[in-house]
Amino acid sequence: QFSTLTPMPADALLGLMAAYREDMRAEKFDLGVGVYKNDEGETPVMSAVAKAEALILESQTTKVYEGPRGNPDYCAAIEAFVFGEGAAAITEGRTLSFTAPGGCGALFLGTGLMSRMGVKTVWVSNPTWPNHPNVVRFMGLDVAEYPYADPETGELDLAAMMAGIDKAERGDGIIIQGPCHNPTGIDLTVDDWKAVGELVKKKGLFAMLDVAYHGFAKGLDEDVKGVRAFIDAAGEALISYSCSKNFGLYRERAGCFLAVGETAEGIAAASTHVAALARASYSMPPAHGAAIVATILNNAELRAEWEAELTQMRERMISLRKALADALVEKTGSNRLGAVANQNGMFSQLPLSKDGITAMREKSGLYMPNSGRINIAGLNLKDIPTIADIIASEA
Ligand code: PLP
Ligand code: TYF
Repeated sequence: QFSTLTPMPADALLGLMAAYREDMRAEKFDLGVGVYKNDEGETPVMSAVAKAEALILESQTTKVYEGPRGNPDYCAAIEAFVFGEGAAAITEGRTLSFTAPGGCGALFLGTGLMSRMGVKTVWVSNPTWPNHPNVVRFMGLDVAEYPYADPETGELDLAAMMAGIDKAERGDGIIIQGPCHNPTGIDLTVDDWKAVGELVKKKGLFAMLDVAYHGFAKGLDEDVKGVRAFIDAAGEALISYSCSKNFGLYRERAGCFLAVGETAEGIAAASTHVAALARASYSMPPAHGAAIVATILNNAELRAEWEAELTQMRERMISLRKALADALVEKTGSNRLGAVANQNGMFSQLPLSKDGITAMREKSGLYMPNSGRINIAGLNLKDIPTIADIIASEA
């Protein structure tokens, strides 16, 4: 019977990864899939993570199910990250949190909850991470797009974004990315977040904030200020949180789904629906990644070690951004690509044609997806002059 199925197109990023691996040239550059890499091009286990794993291995007594919410210590730690330690919403019982299988698992719970609240259409930024529309459609909901970046300046176009959101109907859903927008690296300021939160409230939309790069932009405290300003203005929000990048836990699937509302009763009701969505799909979340995060965040020494390592990763990306932006401005003779220096996190999107991107791959072994998104962490200082030459030749 399987031959009745029409094959699906392959995932473009995964295809690009395979093509890079099979490329036998000595000189090749991988700016494709979004994982953090160090100067050696490796994605090592973070030292605090390895130590936490050793502690867990020593002390664990059972592998029995934890329950649909997963690890309560982990959930509490992520709530403190997102809402603030001891925030009024937490003490008043107006928040919920579920350990989820990665940020993607949290997006699944959030769009599922939107569907149960009667949402029919979910607005996403143009451009956005391709898995956003993918999850929304999988849930049987329609996708609509709001404008985001100004391609001329490489900065946020807040007026266009607000005008786009203004077209949404009461009861629609909207996904807004937290720090380090994928693919552009262009983020909202705290004031922008407040303005968008007020608009979302006025329009009666259900918003989900997708926080996948906490600590990669400016710092752990700085990076959640906008999210909190939005929540203050909008009064309610869903949040999908991922520990894949900031703890380097990709394959462990450590995510968290959170919500904050105006009443404890509303949140209690929402919690039963989230539990039902979890039960019908994976029932219980994976435990190991969440246990690692809880162990690190509840141990002063490990927490300090993790924060230091995260700071080092962030500072590495910031210095690579500056070096690449300087080289691109010099080699193209135009300031346009200088915006890369001011963008945040792991990605920037370069204004390149599909043909140019293919040519760079075939002629020079420089790999990036057709969107022109580059993984900043895939760079290193010694390759930047060569990479800037290759990009400038097609820009
Ligand atoms: N949201 C965005 C914008 C992402 O880039 C990612 C990335 O990897 C995720 C969510 C979730 O990732 P994961 O499911 O691996 O935690
Ligand atoms: O955008 C990226 O490259 C990362 C990794 O289905 C990723 O977010 C890519 C595709 C996918 C899940 C994660």
